Amino acid sequence: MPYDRQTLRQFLLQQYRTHGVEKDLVFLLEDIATACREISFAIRNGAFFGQLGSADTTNVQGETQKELDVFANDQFVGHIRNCSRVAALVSEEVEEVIWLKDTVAAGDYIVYFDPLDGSSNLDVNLSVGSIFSIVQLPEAVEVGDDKSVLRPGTEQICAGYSIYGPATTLVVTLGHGVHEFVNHLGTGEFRIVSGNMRVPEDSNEFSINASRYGDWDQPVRQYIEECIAGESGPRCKRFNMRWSGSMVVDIHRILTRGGVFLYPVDQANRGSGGKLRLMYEANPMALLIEQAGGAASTGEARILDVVPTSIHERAPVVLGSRTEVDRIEQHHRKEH
Ligand code: AHM
Ligand code: MG
Repeated sequence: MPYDRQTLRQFLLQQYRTHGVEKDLVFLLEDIATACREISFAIRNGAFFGQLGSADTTNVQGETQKELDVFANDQFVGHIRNCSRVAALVSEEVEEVIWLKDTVAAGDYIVYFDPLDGSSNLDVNLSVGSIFSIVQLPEAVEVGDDKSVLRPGTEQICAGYSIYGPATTLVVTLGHGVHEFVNHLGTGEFRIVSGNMRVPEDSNEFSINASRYGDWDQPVRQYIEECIAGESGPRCKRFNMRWSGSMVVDIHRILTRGGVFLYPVDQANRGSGGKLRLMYEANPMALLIEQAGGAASTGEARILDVVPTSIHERAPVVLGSRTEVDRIEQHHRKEH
């Protein structure tokens, strides 16, 4: 019965009692969950309001924004503002840091988010999602000092994503495991469906945009070629391939049944350092995957240790089952 399942609020208050999670963080997560419910509702009805098309603007990455990208960003900003402890926001859709406080104290939060990930899937009715990451400042910083938001992923105290698919889900970590909630139609509550998700150590599924094969570096090429060689190849087993075009969906599948997700740096994207953004795509997913017992690497180093130098910085991403990530790292080491 859905009503027997813990609600998000009950879960968060349990985290407060057992792990000392701050009450302001509990409220902040509830506000983020509200933004996700509103975005989910808007997407389901988007076709009636012509919201699935382009908004005729471009974001900081030079990509055309969909109306729903802009709407989702506004929902995130509007709800997060409610928390008086949030010093600043970094959004994929906004070029500059958004400062919310007049003075920033040690212990205040910075929230990083991609309000609508995978939005090229919107017009074809495939799943999309939102990704967020929360860092707690160890020291006071000057308002407007944009360099002070450049924090490595190891400083995250919380990360999560929501998927707007057949069900609307919310997956979060507060540093004590990874937990999945489903939005219950009717009561509107997010209710827990999986506590302490674990990424299986071994798997036989990989996820990569194979249309970029010609641009890949040798270590990535070697890894994928070994996978598709099947039983007669060095892996002695068949691999399956999945690529959804929405990182949230691919990572959710890996959290559920294992596998590895790659968006490597390659000949075509080397100038920009990869495709996915470090602080609001790679870092939150890396924390979730590590918290679930998997591994998260650039191919050469742990993602969470990368120190950002600009707010929309990109990073190569290899995430998933530990055995597969280790193997890809080994291939990179052999190259040097
Ligand atoms: P977005 O934030 O602009 O939607 O871009 C990120 C998305 C990821 O969700 C997905 O894994 C990747 O871009 C897909 O890239 P590609 O178009 O190369 O398949
Ligand atoms: Mg994105």
